[in-house]
Amino acid sequence: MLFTNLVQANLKTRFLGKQIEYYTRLESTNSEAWELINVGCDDGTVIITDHQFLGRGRGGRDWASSPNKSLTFSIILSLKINSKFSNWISIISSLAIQKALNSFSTEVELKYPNDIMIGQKKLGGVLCETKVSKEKINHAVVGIGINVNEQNEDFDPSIQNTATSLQINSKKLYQKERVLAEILNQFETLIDQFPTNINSIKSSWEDACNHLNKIITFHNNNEIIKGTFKSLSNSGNAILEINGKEKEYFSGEII
Ligand code: BT5
Repeated sequence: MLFTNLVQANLKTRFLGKQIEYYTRLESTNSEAWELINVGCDDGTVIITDHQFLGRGRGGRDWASSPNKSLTFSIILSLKINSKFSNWISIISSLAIQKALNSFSTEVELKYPNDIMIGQKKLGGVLCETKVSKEKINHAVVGIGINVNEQNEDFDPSIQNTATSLQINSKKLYQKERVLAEILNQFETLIDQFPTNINSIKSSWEDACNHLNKIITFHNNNEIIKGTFKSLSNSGNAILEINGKEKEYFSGEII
């Protein structure tokens, strides 16, 4: 159960979350978002469900969520920005989550490109999908999954050793409505000034990242690469240093 009026009472936004589509059960909030876009909806509409039963991760992977305990939602954006900025949307989303959780006294770290971490365990993830036409992003759907009030036994055995929740971390129950509202507040501040604020997003993300200047293993297409994660590029891609040379990777993830 989620009280959309409690979310909206905590919003300081101009357009994000003014329209909330709330479902008790849904396959995937991202899939539903694309259907809503097809029939027409407001910029900043949020789709949320208590029970997402076919959640999607990146690259065809699954996102598991415990009914009523986690936050699973998608934000619809019609940005009309150049598609060269696509990667930044995922970076901005992770940063908004990090800043929001910070305001609940919860320190999380970011792992490139889309993981929200507490220590070595995954608290949440972002699945950002875009539709591009004439080099402009027409629509973006930002899907966010965060483990909030789960106990370890609520997780599927396959992720019990790798997942964590806000409740496991702090031994407190969280009001999902307030967490959601604060993420939307932070998100709007960042996206409203984009792309003029790229440098500040880049440095805040790098400050929150748990592997800056560390040796990491990177999976890019079919290649496994070992290198030092140096920074984000101007396109929001990973720059790795390998054998003393810096190289930008246009896709890939840390494993
Ligand atoms: C992600 O993918 O981390 C993006 C997850 C985005 C989920 C949201 S929920 C709302 C919206 N609607 C959707 O259908 N999706 C979005 P990826 O980096 O590919 O990570 C997926 C991997 O994380 C899986 O293969 C598991 O190993 C692990 N995993 C799955 N569920 C998890 C959970 N609840 N907590 C921690 N790890 C999990």
